[in-house]
Formats: sequence, structure tokens, C-alpha cells
Amino acid sequence: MLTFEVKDMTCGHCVSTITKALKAADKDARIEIDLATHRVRVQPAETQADELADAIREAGYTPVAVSQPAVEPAKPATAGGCCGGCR
Ligand SMILES: [Cu+2]
Repeated sequence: MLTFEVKDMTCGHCVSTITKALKAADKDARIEIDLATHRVRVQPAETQADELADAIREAGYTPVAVSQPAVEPAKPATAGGCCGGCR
């Protein structure tokens, strides 16, 4: 899943324009758009991230690739007990 932040996507019309542009670039892509956070998530079928970014740009918007947070960040090891001074 690729994520772009498109700050100039501001209404439902923008959403449909971007959806159409992405579908034109990759008709089998899965597209999820969250207008509130200006996020466009795309699961491409046959395109690369830069082609999708180009499609958004050509539609008149400014995509910024957002790197996905990796899986869960590892928990910091919790100290099991106390230091010697607690005894
Ligand atoms: Cu709009």
C-alpha cells in the first residue's frame, strides 16, 4: 500500500478527480482516500509509486509520498526489577 498526502485535495470533487486520475493510470488499483487527513492510499496493480504520483500531479494536485510506519515499533525492554539502591 502506498500513501500520499495531498494537501490541496479539499473536497469531494478533488477526491473524484484524483480517483479518476489514478484509475486511468492503473485501472485495477485499489484506492482509499481520506479527505479529512488528505491521505490517498493506493494499492497498485501494475504501476509504480512515481507513476501514481505523476497521475495525481497531472490532475493538478501535489502528492507527497508518506512513508508507512513500519510494523509495531519494538517495545523498549522494561526493566524487570530495581536497581541495587532500592533494596
Ligand atoms: Cu475540491
